Amino acid sequence: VEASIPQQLREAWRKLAACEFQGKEQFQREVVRHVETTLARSMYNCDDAAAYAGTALALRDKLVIGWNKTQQNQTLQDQKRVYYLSLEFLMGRALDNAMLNTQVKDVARDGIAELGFRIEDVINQEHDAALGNGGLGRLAACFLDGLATLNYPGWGYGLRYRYGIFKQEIVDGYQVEVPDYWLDFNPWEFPRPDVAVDVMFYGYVKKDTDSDGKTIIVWEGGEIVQAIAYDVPVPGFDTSTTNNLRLWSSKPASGEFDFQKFNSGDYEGSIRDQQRAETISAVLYPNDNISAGKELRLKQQYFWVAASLHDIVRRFKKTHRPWSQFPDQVAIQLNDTHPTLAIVELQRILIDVEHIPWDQAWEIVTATFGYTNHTVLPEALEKWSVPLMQHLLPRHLQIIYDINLFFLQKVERMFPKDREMLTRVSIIEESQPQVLRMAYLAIIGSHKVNGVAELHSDLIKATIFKDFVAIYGPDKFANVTNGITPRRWLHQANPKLSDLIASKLGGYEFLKELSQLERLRPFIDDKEFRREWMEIKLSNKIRLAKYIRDTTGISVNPHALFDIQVKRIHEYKRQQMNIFGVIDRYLNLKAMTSEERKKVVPRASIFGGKAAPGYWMAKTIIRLINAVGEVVNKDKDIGDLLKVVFIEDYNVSKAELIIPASDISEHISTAGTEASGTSNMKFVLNGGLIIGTCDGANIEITREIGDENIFLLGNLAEDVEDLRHRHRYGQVEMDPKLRAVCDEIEKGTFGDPSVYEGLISSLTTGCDYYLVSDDFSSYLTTQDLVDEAYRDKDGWATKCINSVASMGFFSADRCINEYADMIWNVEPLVPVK
Ligand code: GL9
Repeated sequence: VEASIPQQLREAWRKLAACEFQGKEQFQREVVRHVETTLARSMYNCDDAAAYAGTALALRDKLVIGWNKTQQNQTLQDQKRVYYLSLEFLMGRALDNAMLNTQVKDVARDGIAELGFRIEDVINQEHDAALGNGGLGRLAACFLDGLATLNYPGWGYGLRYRYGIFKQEIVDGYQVEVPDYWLDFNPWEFPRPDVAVDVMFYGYVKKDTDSDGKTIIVWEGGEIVQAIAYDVPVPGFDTSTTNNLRLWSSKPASGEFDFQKFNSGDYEGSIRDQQRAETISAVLYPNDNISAGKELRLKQQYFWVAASLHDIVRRFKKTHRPWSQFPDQVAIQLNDTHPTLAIVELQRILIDVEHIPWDQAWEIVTATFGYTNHTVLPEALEKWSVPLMQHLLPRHLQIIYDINLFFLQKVERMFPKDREMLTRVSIIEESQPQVLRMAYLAIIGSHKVNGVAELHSDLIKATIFKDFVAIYGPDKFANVTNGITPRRWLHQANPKLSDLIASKLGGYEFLKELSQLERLRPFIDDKEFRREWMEIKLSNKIRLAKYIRDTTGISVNPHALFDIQVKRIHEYKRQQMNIFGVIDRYLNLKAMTSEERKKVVPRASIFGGKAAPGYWMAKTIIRLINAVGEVVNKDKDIGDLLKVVFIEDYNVSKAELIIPASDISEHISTAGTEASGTSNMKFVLNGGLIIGTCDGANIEITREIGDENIFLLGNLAEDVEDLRHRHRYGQVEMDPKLRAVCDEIEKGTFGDPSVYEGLISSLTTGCDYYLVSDDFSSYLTTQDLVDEAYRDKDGWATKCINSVASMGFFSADRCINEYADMIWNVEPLVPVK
């Protein structure tokens, strides 16, 4: 029921409308009011945590006002909206971002200082919102920032996991997973108990007749779980537009919670039912680039998709437009195949509930959806077992069969002689048991499919989706190279560099129009500017060195070359190649005379990243990194010349600390495996150089910044198949330096060698699937070039500044505009005052 204030009383409401705080004093008043009333504390017991809470609540009030106005305006304007469906939104912290985007950070810094706190300490109290694994989830978060900043009416839809990605602890060199209790205090979400959707699972399908005697299909008798909306405001930068991220939380549907049991004394039984419902949104699956294939994961996917579509359809129906206009009002982007069931769910709503004929319905569906592919790794491509789908979503399986049937009929007409084509492109794979290829369903149900970097978009057309290019033509397949938000990844993470750039460019416009960084070029020979630039880098390195010392006890010299690889630990990302290179460096240092050592560029090798809890090889790599650190860092002989650090629990807020401190960062995936990578962009934007393979967005970064400013290494994607073939037939000799590294590990230099047996044998009997031995010597020579270049301090600074000047292309804003034009067909709104 819509409850709104009668017309004649609205004037009174308008007069009383809440206002945003203006200036320092009003800000302080709000903070103190929240500390004293909302938190019921006082100046006698206000610690950093309470100061954070008070500041966050003051900022939240400010956001809510813009948020309400934006939502009213979007409803009023009644234009096409975009919905970004993602199982992951890796938002990180909200306070600093809210202050910067609404441009009140200076006011807040001064105001909070006068109340006795340092803004940095206050900011550091916040727990990351870690509802994602890595790049895919962080991309979704950067997109929300871009959408709001560009004033697009765009919502995110996701799941409100009670536990986000686990917290990583390192115990005796091994990763240990600890639950992440992030919801203990979260002022950034608004529960919407009035926005509730019943979602059904299981049950059966039967034919029935409606009042006109027509046959209809009903799905009924299943278990019902309720989805409750939690809304998170997403403020744009330098605009009043504040968009919405809607996260669903599960609970038992009213009536499902068995009060009968409760009353009859079976308290535990009733709690079990409740917990079963709540389990759906309890935990984020901690896999990166691996499909879990568990029933609960499929339940999560349908729960989220069904609730979101119900919400979107309800909003559309309020406009009383004919269904044929649905795609003119709604664009839905599928972030990977995780939300593919949305295609089936919309078709089900249209045919079973709205009784629209199949063909008409299908036209609406395909005009609505776009699908983004984020990986070609076979183990990441989702395939759901048909018996599982039959059990959990029987009506959806029937609809998938029909979608497949009509699709295969079309293919058969197009390629009458090619019987194998039908087996190849069928949504159903004839395995034991049969499985559903979700990527194929996503392609068939969307009007546009895109990859996330040029090489990746070319690869999907040439390999995993080749047949679909033949069927639909090449225009259905596009590329939208990923981007990052310069607000968080430059202005927030590296305020000093942002300020220096602003001082030269005459303001902060570049944060909204990143290509303006080009205008830094005339300053490249300005001595004072270069000095300030490098001083900022040094201060960021000192900041990180201090953090490392405080958390690990290891002291790294801030003047050493900081060599950083932070990302999920995965064999394809090849942290093993990096640590093998570190061992090689250590062996070389040990063999040097003290005279020779004097010429060495000191280096700090810094690692960070989580391994999926069940990914044994990735965990072994973490163990090896820590073991090498144990040996090297204690070696008095080596001193500052080499340090090896593993930073525990890498997450968004640590990335903000680590990335600005980098001299060189590593993006060394086996060519053709990393779809894009996005941290590569973040590092370069912060004035760090990169060493990397010809993979993902590294290629386009090279094109933008010039190959004199990047250290490329290794084999090309086109050679990978052949190299793998040669390994399988035992035709590859291991690189002698890699052999020496393996010997050292096997000798026990880094502890019990049996720990690393699997890692070593993956290179030998395991056929070296990720081609470490093929790229190792190129990697080492390129690292020598890095040392060489770093010796020339001036040359290095030139490379860094020139690179930053060329990074405009990698703004998430450019990326969002491409999606808006090419895929969504949505326009920005004029923001409200
Ligand atoms: C990923 C790719 O592996 C990255 O190369 C890419 O930059 C991002 C964003 O497009 O997507 N695909 C993928 O499954 N993950 C990625 O990071 N992993 C997760 O974060 C789950």
